[in-house]
Amino acid sequence: MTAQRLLFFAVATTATSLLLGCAAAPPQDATETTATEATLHHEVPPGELDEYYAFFSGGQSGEVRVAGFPSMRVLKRIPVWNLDSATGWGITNESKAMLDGMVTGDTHHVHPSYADGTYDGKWLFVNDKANNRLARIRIDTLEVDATLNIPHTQGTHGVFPQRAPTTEWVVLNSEFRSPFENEGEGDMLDASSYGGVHTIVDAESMEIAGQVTTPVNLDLAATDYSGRYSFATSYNSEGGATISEMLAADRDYLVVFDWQRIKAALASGDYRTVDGIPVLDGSEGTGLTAYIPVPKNPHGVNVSPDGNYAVVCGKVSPTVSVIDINILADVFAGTIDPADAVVAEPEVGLGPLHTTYDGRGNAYTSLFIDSQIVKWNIQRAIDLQASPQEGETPVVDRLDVHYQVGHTMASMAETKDADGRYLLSLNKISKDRFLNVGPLKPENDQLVDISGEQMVLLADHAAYVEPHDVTIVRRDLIEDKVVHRVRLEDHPDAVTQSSVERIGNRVIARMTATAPVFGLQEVEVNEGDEVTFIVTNTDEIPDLAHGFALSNYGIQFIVAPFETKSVTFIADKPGVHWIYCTTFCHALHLEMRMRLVVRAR
Ligand code: CUK
Ligand code: CUA
Ligand code: CA
Repeated sequence: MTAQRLLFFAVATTATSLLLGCAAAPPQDATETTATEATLHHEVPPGELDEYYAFFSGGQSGEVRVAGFPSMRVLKRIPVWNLDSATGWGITNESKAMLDGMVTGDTHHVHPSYADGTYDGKWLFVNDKANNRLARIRIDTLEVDATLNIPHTQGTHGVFPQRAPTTEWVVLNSEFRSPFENEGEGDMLDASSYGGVHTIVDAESMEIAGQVTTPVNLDLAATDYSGRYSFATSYNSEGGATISEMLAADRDYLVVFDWQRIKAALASGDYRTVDGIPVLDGSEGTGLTAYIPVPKNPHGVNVSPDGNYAVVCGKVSPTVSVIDINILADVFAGTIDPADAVVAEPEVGLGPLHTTYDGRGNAYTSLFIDSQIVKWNIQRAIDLQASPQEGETPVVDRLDVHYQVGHTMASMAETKDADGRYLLSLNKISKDRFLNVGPLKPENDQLVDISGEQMVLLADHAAYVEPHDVTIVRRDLIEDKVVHRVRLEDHPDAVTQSSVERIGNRVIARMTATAPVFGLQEVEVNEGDEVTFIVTNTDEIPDLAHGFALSNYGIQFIVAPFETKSVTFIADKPGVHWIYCTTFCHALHLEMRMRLVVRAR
């Protein structure tokens, strides 16, 4: 048993009456799984393209990674909340305007926008758990185009776009119960006044449409396929501030938000306004929410591709809870008890965290403690709940993964077009699966063929810490939407003629970059001047980028074809400083440089 496993056990067993150790179903005969032949392959031969795009959250890196799938070749790292000196993210004026001075972030969940329950190829949305922000990435450029601070929240974790009819709203959950107006007043150690927040963001304007407050914390998020509900798991229904307090109750909640009622309250002005944001009370009994009891400290909530079920993982319970979305209307109407929306609670194994789907009625749940993906049949689970049969289980197959799996995701599984071909197991720990690289080892994203009755492991892929989640999107939904170059006029300051302008002690150098020359050969300024360089890459050939590195000033960025980027700095280092192109653009690339001359005062 690993240290990690022991720790999880210690937490789970000391603070709970549930006896997890007895609850595990034994793995099936391992030879059964290995005997099955894979029908899919992960190799993509030279010259051929992948079938899917995979969008990974980058975790502590604060970025989003784009990979070809199933090859898992990383094609692009999209800087979001991080400093990226290659692209100049966090250095250029354009990116600084979106980063609010903070160049660290913790991205956990990245989800594309939708139309009619499948991806529409417009945007990706990604959270920053550390600094409570939401970013929007344009799919046509695969670059961030808008960010938003989410006030009144901490641990902004679960994020999910509306799935139908189109993504008008994006919801975010705040995992850490906190003071709503967190301004250092009152008895801050009294956690009873803290709460959770379900934030609704307008996807188009990237403004907050409203915030629904709850007494409990709100962790993972999902939306339904009809555009009526959003979901949040809550593991801290106790309102605790310590781990033992948060583990005190046997059950916590799946909180359901009714958008019909929320829209009606927003329209009728039935809310208070705080910092310009409509704030609605989502406590039990207000009618905006339903609190469905589920076993102890749930984690993931995932909606089946047919739109019928929300599956909640138990985390410290060996079960998952199946919630029938079609009877939620009766829960909100008050004709049935919230607990009756749970139609099955199959036992799947230890440490269930997240669930994904094959579109054929099967669910695949990740088991952190057991280090397994467990495949189980949803209808079978419901039938067995209604009439239990001795020795019968909805579990179809188990696959050992290496090791400690967090998220798992199947191809297109977050859409109505789930195709049941590939599954990815995002394992937190790789141990000895790769060459040793010191104390911080890579994670292991394992590719699994789920096209048959049994799961077959296809490949291990090392991943730099810590991609929590991934969405796997059919190539035809993305590829045609992505442009080869932007339009020159997309940037208001794009230049086709180079010039230097001086206004008092401000210097603005506007210049083109065309292989292998910058439009200016030298710029002379005085020490202490505020200098702005605006650089337009006027090479229109796709894939021909130029770089701008200013020696000794910590400034560099890449400008792709027809892009314009700018940087502003104080010329506080006198002397001659070479500016050079950083990307090998031409046979005379090394000669593509110019001087910044800073005269000492
Ligand atoms: S959480 Cu990371 S394993 Cu942030 Cu989606 Cu579950
Ligand atoms: Cu331009 Cu190298
Ligand atoms: Ca709890």
